[in-house]
Amino acid sequence: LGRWIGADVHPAPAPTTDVFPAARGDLTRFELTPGEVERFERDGFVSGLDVLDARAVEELRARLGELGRRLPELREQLYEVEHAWLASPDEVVLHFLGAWLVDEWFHDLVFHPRVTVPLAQLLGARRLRFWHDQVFWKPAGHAGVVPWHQDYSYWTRTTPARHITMFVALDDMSATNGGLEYVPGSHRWPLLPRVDFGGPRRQLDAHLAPEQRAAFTPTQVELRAGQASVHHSHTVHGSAANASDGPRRAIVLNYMDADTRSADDAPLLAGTAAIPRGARVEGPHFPIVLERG
Ligand SMILES: O=C(O)CCC(=O)C(=O)O
Repeated sequence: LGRWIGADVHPAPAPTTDVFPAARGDLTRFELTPGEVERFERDGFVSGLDVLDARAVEELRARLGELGRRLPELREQLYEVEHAWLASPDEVVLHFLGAWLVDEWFHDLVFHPRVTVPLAQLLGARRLRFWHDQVFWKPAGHAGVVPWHQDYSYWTRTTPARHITMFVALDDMSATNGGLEYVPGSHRWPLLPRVDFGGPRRQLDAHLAPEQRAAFTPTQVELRAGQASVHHSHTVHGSAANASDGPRRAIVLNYMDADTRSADDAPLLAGTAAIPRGARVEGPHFPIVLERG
């Protein structure tokens, strides 16, 4: 295991291994079908995309296990380990940002054309920029939930809202193990308040208008390990507890249009250089991952 797990490295602007295919040549084979694009535009998400083969799933699971074991020592090198989890690990889902900074497979996944090509296509972006990665890890029988939320409610320090997310399953996912759920059509709702990650699942209810309550009919996403779903920055989503006897692990990859601006003079993520308000979000932590003519 593990070239450069935990080594003090800086992110590279391109893949550092050849474990995933290079984003070169004819990329149309990685594009989604018109039907998939239509589903995304109609519902605010599309699921069942094949991203990782069985070997990559195995390797990423093993590497995630290593990251988990070494989390106390690696913590300073990550962007963030969820504070609510640190305080109540038996009640809150393990959630951290920045695995791509310490592990080369997580790093190279950020550039995988099976990730970047569909996301640029759905965002309608010629140049796609990486924002950050996340891990959501629910151990077997764990009580933690992910409260209903819209991603952009956590990202208003970058503007405008031209962001998109891919959720990559490292385990088969269904209702039993707290698989992801989406509220179809909620990508057209305005931005709702940010909720507390460690708080109850239904905090958002208090902020919904009557017509949003009426339209709140979640869809359970079923994924096999290695498959992914993609969602819009405003799509409401969340997940229940893992009632199964196995872990439920996901890698979440967040991107934005290359012209996104900073809306905060403080560093956008811990350990990154501050980008003045109004300036383009760029630099080694926010590489361009795809550029198409
Ligand atoms: O793992 C989960 O259930 C939540 C994932 C999530 O919030 C996301 O993909 O943006």
